[in-house]
Parts: sequence; C-alpha cells; structure tokens
Amino acid sequence: MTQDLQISRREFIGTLGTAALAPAFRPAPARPNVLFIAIDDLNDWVGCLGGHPGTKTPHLDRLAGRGVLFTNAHCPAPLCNPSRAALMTGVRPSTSGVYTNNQPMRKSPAIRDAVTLAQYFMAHGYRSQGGGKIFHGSFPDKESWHEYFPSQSRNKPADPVPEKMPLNGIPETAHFDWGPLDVEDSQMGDTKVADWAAGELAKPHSQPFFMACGIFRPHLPWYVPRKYFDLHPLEGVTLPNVKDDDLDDVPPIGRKFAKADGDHRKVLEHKQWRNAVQAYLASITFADACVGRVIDALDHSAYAENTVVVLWSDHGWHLGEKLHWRKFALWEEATHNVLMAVAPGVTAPGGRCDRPVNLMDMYPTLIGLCGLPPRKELEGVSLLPLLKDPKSEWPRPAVTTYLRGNHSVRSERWRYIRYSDGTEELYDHQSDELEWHNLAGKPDYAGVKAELSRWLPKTNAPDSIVEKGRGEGE
Ligand SMILES: [Ca+2]
Ligand SMILES: [Ca+2]
Repeated sequence: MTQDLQISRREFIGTLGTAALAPAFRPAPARPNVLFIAIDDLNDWVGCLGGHPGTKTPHLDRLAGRGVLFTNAHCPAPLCNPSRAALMTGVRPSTSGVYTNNQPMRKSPAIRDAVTLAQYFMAHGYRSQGGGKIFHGSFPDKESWHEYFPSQSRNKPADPVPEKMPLNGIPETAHFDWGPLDVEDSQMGDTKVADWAAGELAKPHSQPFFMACGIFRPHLPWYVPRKYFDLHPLEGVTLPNVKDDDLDDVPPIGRKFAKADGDHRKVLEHKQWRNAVQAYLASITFADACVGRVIDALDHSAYAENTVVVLWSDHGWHLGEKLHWRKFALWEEATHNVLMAVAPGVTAPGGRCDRPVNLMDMYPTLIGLCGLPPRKELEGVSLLPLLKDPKSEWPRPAVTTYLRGNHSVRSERWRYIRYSDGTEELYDHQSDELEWHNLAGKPDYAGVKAELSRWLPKTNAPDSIVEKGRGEGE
C-alpha cells in the first residue's frame, strides 16, 4: 500500500507537469477518464435486462447499447453498506466483517486502511470527484475524494416530501411509503446530483478524472414527481409472478430473511401491492431520467471519446417474490444487480455478457482499463477479457454474502445457497428462473452442490464494529 502511494506521488507530479503545458479545454492525457454512475436499490427491472414488463428506462438502455451489458451480475452483499464497501475496497464482506448497514468500513480491522478505488485513482494522478450516494450515507469517506457534492460530510441534497405522510396508508410505515409529488424534477435531490455531474463534465479538466455520481432513487421512499407515475398507469401495472407456498421448501434461516409476516402481509392488508409496483417503476424511470442528464452532458463534453463509463446498482430488490420485500436475502431478486460498461477502444456496441460477474470485479477492471498497476489485495478479478469478448470462457461464479456465514453462489446455470447452519437451497435457472423449486435435498444434485461449494469463502470474519443507531434505513 505504502509503495503504491510512493510510486503514485511521483506519477502525480509528472502528470501535473504535463497538464500545466496543455492548453485549457484539451482533455488530458493518455489515461482515460472514468465516469462511475451508481443507482441505489435498482433491481433488474430495466428494459434491456427484461426484468419486468412495462418498465421504462430509455437512457439506461441507450447506454447499455454502447458497450457491454452484464446480464448476470451480482452484488457482494444484498444491502447498501456492505455492498458498497466491498466494491470500493475490493475486499469481500466475509473478509472485512462488514455485513450490515451500521458497521462503518473504516472501523473494520481488515479494511480500515484500505485504499479505495477512488483513492487509488487519486494516487495515480486522477482528480477524484463525487456526488450523491457512493459510499453508504452515514459513512462518507473523505479520504476518497478531492471534492464532494453537496459536501464531504453529506452525500445528497434533501428531497421534497409530501405534506402528509404516509401516502400509502400503512400505519407506522416509516420510509416504506410511496406516492406522487407535485414538484418539478429540479427540486429533487437526484436531479441536483445529476446536474452537478453535468456541470463538472462541462468544465475544463487538466487532469484525468474519476467522477462518481450516485443516484438515490429507486431507494425508498418512492416519492417522485407525478409525471413518472403517469408514465406507469396503475391499470397497466403487472405484479410479480409469485407462488404463495414458495417458502415451504426454504430452510428456516431463509424463511426468517423473507419475513413474510412483515412487509408482505402489510402490503396485502392495505391493498397496496399494485401501487407499490407502480411507485417502484415510477422511481426507476425518474432515476433513468437523471442518468440521461449525465450521459447527455458527457456526449456534449470534451470527454465523450476518452471516458470509460460504468453504471451499476448496489443490489436487487424484492417486491413480493418469496413473500419478501426489499433486499436482505440471497435469492435472485436481491442479488441480481445492474452492471454495464462502455470503454472506448475496448468494448464494442451491443455487447451482452451472460457470464456471472460480481461488483467486486469493478475495482480490478477499472484500474486495468486505465493502465494502473494491479493490486494483490483485491478479491475480485478483472473483467477485461469479457469486455473485449463477452462470450469468453468464464469458470467463476458470483458469490454474495448476507450476514455472517450465509452465502449464495451463482453460476451461469445454478444458484446454490448455504446458510450458517449448513442448510441449503439449489435452483436450476435452466428450468426454474423464478427459483421456486429447491433441489438441494435431492441426491442427484450432490455433484453440482460439491462443485459450487468450492467457491464458498474460506473465511467468515467475525462481525466488525457496529455503531448502533447509524446507517440503518438508508
Ligand atoms: Ca442500496
Ligand atoms: Ca420454493
């Protein structure tokens, strides 16, 4: 780590020297810029991923068409803080012990001194700028950024809220609420973040930049301007395909994660399922419009031709599948995330990659794309071969961890879950893409399970420090 920083300091000075001679507005140097766009809590309900009928994401679809869309990408952990900490440090939750939203990553003995992805770019002569939600809200990471919008201690501008809450009529629902707002896009926090990024892209930069732009919707609460609800009329909304007794073949830990008696019961009691799906779709289309602002700004900027664009969501989301809502589980709806990359000179337009990949792979991929030295600390692998040829052979599955000792291994065909007490689930995506039929107990599949088990993490680090009252609900 120290060595990296020493090398980079020399390179940093070198870059400054060259940049000082370059005329203003000339996008710098040999190394490409990085535009790193995050969307919070977006599952695969994206047009180009085909995750749900009626979803409207023209800008995400347009961006995906320019490079490689990963159709089988999964998160390191199915919740914000551990997923983002793993992506930004390149270290798995099972190594860091950061499993929940209230465990600050800088207090984990394993990653308290980690050089984050943004820091590593910084150390190699890049200007590191961020806005919106990149790290988990309660735990901004000043070390990672030269500047942050709206500030180094606050990662997003406030959003307008309805005069009377809740809008969905569910008592004591907190932010598990949804409904239209009579406000302009420009009043929304995410629009302000997108416009910040657009403004930065319009400026002259004398150094290559690592620019991170984090969109918060479709994170709860699903309050977005009314026009996005109008784009998804209630009568046209399709509910997810749910099997009422789906949990019958799920082990007790999985059933506990599903909490069928919690959100799902409330949503049914208050006849809010269709409204919730509408509100999630509306929030997705709103987030998509924010992405459109940023992409348009890039296209009109001096950096259109030499900027790597990566767009990702931090995990998936259940809307009633397995009688479950939110993330916090190891099934497809919670682990499957959005990932797409456009790398000038590397990716070809229209690429679709069905190989299983993980957000953990972003760190080695991005530093590889930009010619930065590899780092042995990273537990993911570079996806460069798949960016060049999305059909390349790829033996690795994607591993997701939820709380200590519970893991899912997703290969191209299978999902294998093993809980901390040794109980299991196995699903065959070739015949059962909704993961309804748990095959783990059938002797015929012992070989499949043994093969997938090889990829389970070898360590299950003890829980890192918890700061009660911080981080939950973001
Ligand atoms: Ca999230
Ligand atoms: Ca089932």
